[in-house]
Amino acid sequence: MSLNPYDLYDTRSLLSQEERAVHDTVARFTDERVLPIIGDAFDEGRFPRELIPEIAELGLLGSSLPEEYGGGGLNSVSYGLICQELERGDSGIRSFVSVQSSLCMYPIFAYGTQEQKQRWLPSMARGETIGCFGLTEPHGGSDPANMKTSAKKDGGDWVLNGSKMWITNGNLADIAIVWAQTDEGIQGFVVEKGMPGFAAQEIKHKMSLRASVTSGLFFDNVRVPDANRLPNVKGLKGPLGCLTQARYGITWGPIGAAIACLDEVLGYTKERILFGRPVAATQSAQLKMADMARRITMAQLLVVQLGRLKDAGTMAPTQVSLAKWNNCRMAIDIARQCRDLLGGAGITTEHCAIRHAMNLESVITYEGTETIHQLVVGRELTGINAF
Ligand code: TGC
Ligand code: FAD
Repeated sequence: MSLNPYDLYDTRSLLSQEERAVHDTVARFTDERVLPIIGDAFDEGRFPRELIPEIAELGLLGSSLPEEYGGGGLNSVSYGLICQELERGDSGIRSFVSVQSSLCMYPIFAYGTQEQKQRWLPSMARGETIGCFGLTEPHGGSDPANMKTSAKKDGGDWVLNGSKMWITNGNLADIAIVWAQTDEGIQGFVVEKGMPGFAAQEIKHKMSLRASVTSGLFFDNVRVPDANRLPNVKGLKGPLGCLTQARYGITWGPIGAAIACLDEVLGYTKERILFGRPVAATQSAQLKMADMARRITMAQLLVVQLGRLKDAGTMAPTQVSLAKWNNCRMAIDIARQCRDLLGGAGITTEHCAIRHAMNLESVITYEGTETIHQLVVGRELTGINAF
């Protein structure tokens, strides 16, 4: 019996019928709609926003939220599979969906009022209102407790001052979930495009996530009504709770990128004849590819169990940290090694390995750098905070 090279331990057999259907649907979307355009979009430094209506139509925005708010009511494993298949296309497409679903719709759902949920969530699920999430500031994203952006109460409004950096979807967004320091601790505000004093500026010259919009956000005495404050959380646990949702999705996404790279080199090394035999017939190429399959397999088993824990309501943030660290490291190592196996051909975006490798430089950094996640695990083991 021959095994599936991209799923050597048949993790698909661990999925329910509904989860398999989600997997197949998103895989088809990536094959038919993302892969044909993504190399050019990356070259041009362009997020393919023409895909948004289809992404929404497929129910990929807020897929885990209840149907009454436009969500799909899907479980966490299904959300993970969505992230995996989108990132098999490109990390930028998965990023768009992660930010909209986990970092913008989730906080409105978890921390917002009934009015706020009804006002924003259904149109966000339809892809008509796009969100971004502003936590990171220019002086140091790893330490968000040291936040300088402030919100001061003034009558029935709040006045925001400060700036955010490296914000995915920033210039696309109609609303920004902005975390700001108040007299009562960190609070979240929904800042709307066009509010006087609010500006977004796209960050150019990126070598990574080129098919994604990344921006700085600036707040100069922006007056935000109290009705736009998310009232049901105060403190750093508000934004960190959102990060747990998004980081969970990112544990799945890089598996897709790694599979895309392995798929590419399995084909290429069989065709490439050097020293009278295919590169795939050499021991060193086989060792490399076997090692890739080993690491992908371990990552797949890790995320299925993580998803089951999440659906059971017992997943701990430290478990997400370990998987985010492991799976980003797995994928970036594989993408770089695949680039090497492609030789010179590996340096253009005609092949996907370098695009994924460059993208994964962001993925391993955002949502908590590799070091931050290692220190979270270290703290769990030792009980000592080494940040
Ligand atoms: P600490 O002060 O101890 O805790 C504060 C409160 O938060 C709670 N908490 C969490 N809650 C939910 N999920 C988590 N992961 C949580 N971690 C902590 C904690 O229980 C406490 O609650 P309470 O009730 O006692 O007040 O904070 P800490 O020491 O745990 O945090 C330190 C550290 C370094 C881990 C944290 O600051 C951190 O994670 N830094 C990294 C920041 C980061 O990841 N930024 C990402 C920005 S968003 C982004 O990158 C989007 S990219 C998206 C895309 O394009 O796909
Ligand atoms: P820093 O925090 O300055 O870290 C610099 C280095 O110091 C890193 O190597 C880090 O690991 C290391 N370091 C930090 N603390 C320690 C320590 N205690 N011990 C040892 N080493 C340490 N943010 C958002 O809020 N919203 C978004 O939508 C968003 N999208 C992004 C999109 C892209 C493409 C990128 C690249 C970033 C995005 N970010 C976003 C920001 C991202 O979360 C931050 O870049 C990340 O958290 C790291 O922060 P920093 O860049 O300021 O690096």
